Amino acid sequence: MSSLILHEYSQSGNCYKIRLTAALLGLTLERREYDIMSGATRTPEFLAEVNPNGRIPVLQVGDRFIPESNAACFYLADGSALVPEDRFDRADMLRWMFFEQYNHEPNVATLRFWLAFVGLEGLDEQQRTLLPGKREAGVAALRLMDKHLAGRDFFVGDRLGLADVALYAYTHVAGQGGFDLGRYPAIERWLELVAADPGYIPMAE
Ligand SMILES: N[C@@H](CCC(=O)N[C@@H](CS)C(=O)NCC(=O)O)C(=O)O
Repeated sequence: MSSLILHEYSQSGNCYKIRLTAALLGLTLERREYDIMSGATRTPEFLAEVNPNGRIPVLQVGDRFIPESNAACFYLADGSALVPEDRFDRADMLRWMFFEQYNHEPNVATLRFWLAFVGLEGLDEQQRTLLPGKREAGVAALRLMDKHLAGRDFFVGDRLGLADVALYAYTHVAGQGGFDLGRYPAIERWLELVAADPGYIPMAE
């Protein structure tokens, strides 16, 4: 495989997903840190050279770039045991990864960012207005996950896979966004199972 460089902000769950995928596969990533709080991903150089969308994570493979966390995870894991062989299960894995980006991350991760990184007092009027709806949508996503995990160990099939990695990243720190994980016993059990994998690395090393 070509050299792998992760352009990241290490506190970001989207970036952690890629580090966790690499760790589970025994791959080494070179890491380049950007301070998103001071706009380091919005500079003309970053936009021209790394990601015209102005965001991390970006996985650099040789001289090519893969923005979007789940696409980067898939690049690393394609052909490994983290991606199911069965065609239906592979589609089901993608279903949960799209769910993560559409229903989960914009609510669970955004509240964590707003409350733990920006701070309630730093939010603008529009963010304050959006906050209750995002909380409600985050709770709905967690409830759905909890229901799915009741009676099964992992999201797809019977082994740890990319759907688990994608959803683990922001779920295990959802408490920082004010979500009470104690209300979701199946999620709590699943979090423990993911963390028990021999290849597991925590978000902050
Ligand atoms: N859908 C993207 C989301 C990327 C994203 O929102 N990145 C945030 C940090 S988690 C960022 O770069 N924020 C800085 C900015 O927007 O200026 C992914 O999954 O990679």
